[in-house]
Order: sequence, then structure tokens, then C-alpha cells
Amino acid sequence: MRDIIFATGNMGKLREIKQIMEGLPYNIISMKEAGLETEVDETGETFEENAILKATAIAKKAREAGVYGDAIVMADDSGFEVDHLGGKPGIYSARFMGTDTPYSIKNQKILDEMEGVPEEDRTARFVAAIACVFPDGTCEVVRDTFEGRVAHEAKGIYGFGYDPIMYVPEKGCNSGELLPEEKNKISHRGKALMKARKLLEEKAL
Ligand code: ITT
Repeated sequence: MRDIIFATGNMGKLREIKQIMEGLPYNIISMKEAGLETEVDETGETFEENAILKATAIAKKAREAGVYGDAIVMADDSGFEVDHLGGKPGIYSARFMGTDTPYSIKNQKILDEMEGVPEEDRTARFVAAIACVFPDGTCEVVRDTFEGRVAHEAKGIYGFGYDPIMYVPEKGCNSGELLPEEKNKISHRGKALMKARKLLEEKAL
């Protein structure tokens, strides 16, 4: 089994990544489990740039520590884009209203800002960019989206972050109401990870 170190401190993401990669010949190790925790300044202007910043920083740490020499290092930079709000919170999704603010408050703020906005203008999506640093030091990044609309009320107990307020037309419910296995099949992260998996297979890793 190949080791993949996932450069994330977000437990919701990590849980999904482990579920999505289950049964595949990869051993997913969080940066915490690898003892490589570090704060990375997300100074990029796109999801791709930030994913690359996170993955390369952790790959560098692993190299310096002399551990997991032939591991692949991956990072996910993701967020919720609301078209009517000019794409916000977007790359600032985790930082929106402060990282310590509960999602019940962040979500309500978005619902309030969208009050009275007609259905056709409520389009929104989750975006995920996943950067992979390979053992030879090269880096590639893939992206995918999960399209929906801003719901009228928060619903659901599954997922994390903004899941309760994204209505998923093809499922007729909010993302927070989807069972993990249902979300993972159609989500930005699920689809981007399958693209990343293809990259690994092409490189025979
Ligand atoms: P790491 O950088 O340590 O991975 P983070 O939470 O800071 O963790 P991001 O900067 O990529 O990660 O921010 C992603 C945010 O976007 C996340 O905190 C949620 O608010 C939101 N988000 C991303 N994917 C989501 C999903 O599947 N469901 C709900 N919200 C999501």
C-alpha cells in the first residue's frame, strides 16, 4: 500500500477523504498522524494556488524530517461559491466571519444575505482543488465542482461547513441531508479525488 499524507487539519474533510479512498490501495495518513503539522499561510488567489501551497509545504516538512520518503502528499483547498454574492465566500470559506465562528452563524448570515433573491439567481457550488506532490518532487493539481443553489433554510445533520445550506437539485434536498456515501459520489471532493487517483494510476503509483 502506498502512503498518501493528506495536508489538512479539517476533520470533516479528512473523514470524507478516508471514506472516498476506502478500498483503494492507498493508506491515507493525516498530517497530524504523520507528526508533520504546520500552519500554512493561504496567500494564493485561487483554490489551486492554495492547494499547491499546502501540499508543497507539507512535502518539504516530510523531506526535512526524513520521513515517509516515498509518500505522495496531497492537499485539498475548497470552498462555497455563491454567484449572487460575487463568488463569496469562495477561497475565504473557512475564514468567513472568523475561523472560530460557528457554522450555524456563518450559514445564517448567507441565508439572510440571500433573502428575497429569486430561485434562478441562487446558484452556488462547492469547489475543490486537490494538489498532489509526487515522490519525484513534481506537483499536479485537479479540480471539480458540486453544483447547487443556496437553500432557503439550513437542513441536515451530515457533512460539515456549508452543507446544510446548499440545495442539491438532482437529489431534491440539501447537501447536509445526504448520507456520506451519497454526497461522496457527486461531491466536488469525491470527483476531484477520482481525478487525482487517475493521475496516480497513470504514474503507476
Ligand atoms: P485545511 O486547509 O487544513 O485543509 P480548512 O478548513 O482551512 O482546512 P480550506 O481553506 O480549504 O480548508 O477551507 C475549506 C472550507 O470550505 C471549509 O472549512 C468549509 O467551510 C468549506 N467547505 C469545503 N468543502 C465543503 C464541503 O464538502 N461541505 C461543506 N463545506 C465545505
